[in-house]
Amino acid sequence: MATLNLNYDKLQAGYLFPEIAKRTRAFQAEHPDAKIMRLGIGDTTEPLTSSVIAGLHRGVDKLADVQTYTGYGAEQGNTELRQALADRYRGLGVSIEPDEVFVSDGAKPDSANIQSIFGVDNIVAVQDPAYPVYVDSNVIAGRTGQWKDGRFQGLVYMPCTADNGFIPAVPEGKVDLIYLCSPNNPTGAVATREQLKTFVDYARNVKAVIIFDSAYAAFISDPELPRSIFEIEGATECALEISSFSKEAGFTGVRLGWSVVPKALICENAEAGKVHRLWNRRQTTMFNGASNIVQEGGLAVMSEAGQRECAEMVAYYMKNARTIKDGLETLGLTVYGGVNAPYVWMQTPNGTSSWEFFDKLLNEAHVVGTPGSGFGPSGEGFFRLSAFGHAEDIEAAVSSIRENLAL
Ligand code: PL4
Repeated sequence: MATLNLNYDKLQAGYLFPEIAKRTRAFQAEHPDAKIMRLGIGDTTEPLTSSVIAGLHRGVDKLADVQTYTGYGAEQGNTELRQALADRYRGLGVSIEPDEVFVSDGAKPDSANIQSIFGVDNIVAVQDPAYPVYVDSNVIAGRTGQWKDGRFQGLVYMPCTADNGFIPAVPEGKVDLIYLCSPNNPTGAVATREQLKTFVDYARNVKAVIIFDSAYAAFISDPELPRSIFEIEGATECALEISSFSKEAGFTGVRLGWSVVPKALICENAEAGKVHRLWNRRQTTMFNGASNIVQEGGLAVMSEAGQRECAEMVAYYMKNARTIKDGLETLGLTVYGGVNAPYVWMQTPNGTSSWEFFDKLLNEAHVVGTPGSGFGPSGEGFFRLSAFGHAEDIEAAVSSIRENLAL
């Protein structure tokens, strides 16, 4: 008799982003003439740059010729691309070998899958609020109890509040897996070297593993801020990193990311090399490699021209972030993030709940955002606006908020 994994029953009703889409569709059906402006999902809107398009074309052309045709590639990714990514880390002063880099189809699958190589009894700590995949993948794996009073039993929530600048302190007790995301989704906060060092010191001390999501690293302009956890001394012994081409290069639909699992990484019952071997085993067993066409695109992103063009695209989105931040501040709203990250994190006015504000903003200004409470209990009373959009749409949305939102 087959049975289901009933951990799925513990999950909250809908995954956050489909829920937003559902409510937006319902509003549009009731108000067919309303022009809805979407600053909700962090999804790129600008076309791929010319070098990257040329790279993708190269990938297609290779498939048209028997001399250059390739079928299955290495599950861990194209050798040249792994080398290019290792070189990027070298540029940050970090020594990562190409075979410590695993190319994937994105940071979402990697951040959901990575937990599978760790014991089911591991205690998990997450930033609160956090990208929902970290929590939900561990709920599904059975590392939490039931949902009670707005949180999962057994999960350690590290509150990110205005008081701590949205970067939490290390957990008080002993935890085993720690998810950190910097630049942060949803708060837009970026951890300093000193802040990351407190986590590295903690993790080395208790043999915990930090799962560091750097999907938004390209949005950091402050040279003092770390773009990788591996910039912190000792991090290769206690951290792995997950990252993505999605936001840096506009690959949200193209799909390409990577993880770095250092051979030096250890945990309680694994000597150096074993975590790396297990992730390699997991990927070679359950993943058949990223698309060869897309990896050619990734190589183009990593080229000098690709990096220059993608930096311009990142700057374009960051100009949008400034437009949102300035517009909301002009209204007297309390706003965070949006400086080294593409998300603006605002306090909801007059004590409205995050979902009440979602409805209010949609009804009054026809703007869609993301309720902070969807990212965790400490997100209640906050709201996220995404800077990924055409500049003219972002400007129209901010104008509509300024003209139509009743405060
Ligand atoms: C909507 C911290 C966005 N359907 O594109 P990927 O898989 O390389 O990266 C996904 C990802 C990974 N890590 C962090 C992220 O914020 C994201 C993307 N998040 C958002 O609006 O929060 C898109 C979400 C998508 C989803 O469910 O991921």
